Amino acid sequence: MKIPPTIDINQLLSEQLKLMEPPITLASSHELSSIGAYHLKRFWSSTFAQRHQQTQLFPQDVHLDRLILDALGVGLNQAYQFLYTKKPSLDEFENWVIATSGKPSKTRIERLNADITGTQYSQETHDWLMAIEKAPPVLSQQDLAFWQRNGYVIVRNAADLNACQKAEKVIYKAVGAKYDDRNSWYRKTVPGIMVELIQNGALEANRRSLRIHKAFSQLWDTPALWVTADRCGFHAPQRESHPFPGPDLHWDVDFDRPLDFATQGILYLTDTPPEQGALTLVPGFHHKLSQWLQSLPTGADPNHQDLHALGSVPIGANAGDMIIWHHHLPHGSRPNLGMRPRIVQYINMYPGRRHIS
Ligand SMILES: O=C(O)CCC(=O)C(=O)O
Repeated sequence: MKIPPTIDINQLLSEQLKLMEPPITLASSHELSSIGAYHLKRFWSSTFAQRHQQTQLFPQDVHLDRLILDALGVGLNQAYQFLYTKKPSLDEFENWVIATSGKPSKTRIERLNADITGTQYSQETHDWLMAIEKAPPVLSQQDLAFWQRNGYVIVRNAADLNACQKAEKVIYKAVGAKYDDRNSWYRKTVPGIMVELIQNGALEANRRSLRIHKAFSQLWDTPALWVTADRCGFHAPQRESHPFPGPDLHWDVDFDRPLDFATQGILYLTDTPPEQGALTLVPGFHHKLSQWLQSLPTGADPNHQDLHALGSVPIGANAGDMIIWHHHLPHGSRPNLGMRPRIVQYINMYPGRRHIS
């Protein structure tokens, strides 16, 4: 009997797509888009090229993809969703970016381009960074020693309480919930504890908090940092109909690449005692990760181990406090066994490059 060859549907579809649409020319990171930014054209073209599997994924682009979107104030998921569903031209993509998060200032574009090309910052940017460098420390010597030991630190009063309350209200509204109506806390249409809300004045005010910037600059040893265009969280108390959806302990680390230093951060917009779904992490694990990975059986997925057994601890803190952690710590939320929703904003910072020139 003649056995028919196995058909790989995905490969077939991708071949069809290639026939139907002209091949995408991959732009270089140093090609300018019409708003004057480097790498945007590359990001736009590489997204399509990768989708049609004309090329491999570009691991070397991960940093710049994130940088360009953070600099322009749009989230990665937002951008992919628009690109995949609308298949826009570069001009349409740029118009969407501006309509979504506003026109970036000239100073911002200049700073972005300087980071991408490794050239000097404008005087204005240089002065601004120097002012942050010279600002009094936010993290004390004890905080820094705690950070070294435990891989996380609580930045007290990181954001202004008024700004936190404004952000809290915006998040309630976004998920269709009312403060005193318990049933309304479960109206959120998108499952999970994340809220895809990024562009908002109150959230932006927190992203621009000088205390937050200074704290990150002490951990990264440079003020030349970009803030992430990240989302928020609304984590209602657990109910039988609404069990904890995660994320439970995990890493957001690509273990196929060499281990490097990076931070992650969460700002509590309301008081968050440990039982109220607080951020949970394994203190000190940044010192152990490398050896622990080597001890795993070949092929074992680090994220699919009993990570709580490594010593997880919930970190409670007050409204306006921020927790920054080393990305080598297993981390996640936990079931909310408290009386109120846990409401947070995710904020992280990282350098476009390491040193100010
Ligand atoms: O919301 C939390 O407590 C955990 C957040 C998290 O897992 C992440 O940022 O990767």
